[in-house]
Amino acid sequence: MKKRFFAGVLLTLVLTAGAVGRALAAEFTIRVGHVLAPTHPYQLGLERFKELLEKRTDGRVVVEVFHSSQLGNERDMVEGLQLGALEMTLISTAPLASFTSDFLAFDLPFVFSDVKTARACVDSEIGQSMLDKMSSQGIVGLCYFENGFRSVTNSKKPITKPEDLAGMKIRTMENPIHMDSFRAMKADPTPMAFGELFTALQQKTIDAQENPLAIVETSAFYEVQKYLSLTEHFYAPSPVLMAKAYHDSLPADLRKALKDCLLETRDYQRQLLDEMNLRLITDLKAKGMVINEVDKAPFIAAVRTVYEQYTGAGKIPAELIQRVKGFKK
Ligand code: EAX
Repeated sequence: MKKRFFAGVLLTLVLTAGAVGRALAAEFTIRVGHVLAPTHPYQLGLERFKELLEKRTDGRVVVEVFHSSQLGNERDMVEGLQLGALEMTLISTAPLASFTSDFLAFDLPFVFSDVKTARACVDSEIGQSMLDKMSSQGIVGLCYFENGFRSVTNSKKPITKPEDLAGMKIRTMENPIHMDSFRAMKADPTPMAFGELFTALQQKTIDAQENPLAIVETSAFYEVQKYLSLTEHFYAPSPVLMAKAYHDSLPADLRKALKDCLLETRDYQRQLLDEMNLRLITDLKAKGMVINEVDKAPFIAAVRTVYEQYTGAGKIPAELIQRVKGFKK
């Protein structure tokens, strides 16, 4: 027994020394936080980024990845970048509405019809110009990973038409367009940070939520939500954001390595989601979810007022909405 104890202590000391050694060798340590589970492609993508960047810089840069809201919710982490308390975060665009209206065009319901067009648009100069504007917030937008097309889950019944959402208490991200889209369908939206969502569903303080299938699985929402209706009503891009002061403090060669490794990881992260999406409906049915397709036309018609509501000065320029909605890859 004593031998095993001392072996454990020795192993702990060796591992700690190794981590300290690596940190001591590093000129820069990038802590990156996100709110999703350690099995989600947010995490798996960031682990690949860590591997690539540490190798590319011969350990001059060390990356530490923090999942499951360990460093706070998405708004906290954006504030952390602005305060210089955090170096990097990976979030959805929706909560950025609390900081800027620049990304709202991507948060519009049914603005993209397929994932290839969505990816091409966010990666185009349209998406890049939105990232560039983050510099006024003390943040560098580096590229877009992906969260994906969001569908509705709930604990009460299949959602087959917008009227089925009437009166349903649905959690949304902290985004006015998301909330008004569900109000247009007579639902009762509640904005909430992701970290509080599972408990709220479990305690039935809310009936429903909306997220891509990869989150329904990796955050085990199937344990507390019986119905999944494939509305795919929002596409959620996920900008990788870095504190501007930190980014500018990096030598030019490390800034280039950072960007190159992120762009390589972006494609890998999206590929992981594509692979997951091939099996998720089968897997979630096997976990007991009742899943239904929907005719999207009535949902698109029901939220058309949201476009009128958010087009114009001080909201989203009509020209930008037309460019995003009409984007051809
Ligand atoms: O960015 O809050 C959400 O529902 C998002 O999907 C999550 O924060 C990942």
